[in-house]
Amino acid sequence: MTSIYRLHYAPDNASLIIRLALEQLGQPYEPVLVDRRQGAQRSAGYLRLNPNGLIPVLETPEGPMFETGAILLWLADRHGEGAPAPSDPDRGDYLKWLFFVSNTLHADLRMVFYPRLYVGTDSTAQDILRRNVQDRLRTHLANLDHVAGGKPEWFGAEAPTGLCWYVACVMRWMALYPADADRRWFDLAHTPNLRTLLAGLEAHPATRAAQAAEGLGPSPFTAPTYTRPPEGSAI
Ligand SMILES: N[C@@H](CCC(=O)N[C@@H](CS)C(=O)NCC(=O)O)C(=O)O
Repeated sequence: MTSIYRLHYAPDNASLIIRLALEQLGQPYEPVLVDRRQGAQRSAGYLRLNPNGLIPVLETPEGPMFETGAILLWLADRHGEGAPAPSDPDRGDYLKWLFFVSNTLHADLRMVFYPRLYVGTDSTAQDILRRNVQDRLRTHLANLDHVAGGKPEWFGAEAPTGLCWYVACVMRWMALYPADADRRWFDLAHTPNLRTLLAGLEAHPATRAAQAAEGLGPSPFTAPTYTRPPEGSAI
């Protein structure tokens, strides 16, 4: 099948969420490496696709899409799978949590990954920021765990939605990054319902495809290890 999509990706970056969603949908796509070692996300060519210089971008027949949450929703609506349909009574609940993960949880996590962008180079200020944000992230995860415990159809591994893949990936990154920071604040055992979700997603064929493509290791969500990708680098 000819691919109508081009996924601009770097291994174990937010593009992984879109790769997992595309794999689940069975939509062919051409992966295009963004070489982070060269800062390729800030190249003139990439900025024409996403002026914000962030990964991922999904090129579509209607033009380039960016922002992970927007891409997930766009793909689900276009292909009729991966989110409750607009007429589904669950649609509102799904959107609330998808947007929460995208514009609050993921945005907070970026402060842990890139504290310099928020408080400059002072290491004490960075430590304080990280600690405060980690407290917030713990609360976010507890709230999501509570939602998962109610077992809504749109938050389970039987028919994963974009939100499921999103949560699995952000939790993977919490366990791994930044490599040089204290990451003991994160413990999957504190969120048993999310742990069940992640274990279920690990058995999904989409995960196996992503594991092979990005060198994610044997248990990428419940016992993640650093990626050993065939090309490119995570940071
Ligand atoms: N809000 C964006 C965030 C994406 C994001 O944080 N991408 C990271 C990689 S996981 C990135 O591009 N980092 C490179 C940089 O900031 O220069 C989205 O949801 O797509």
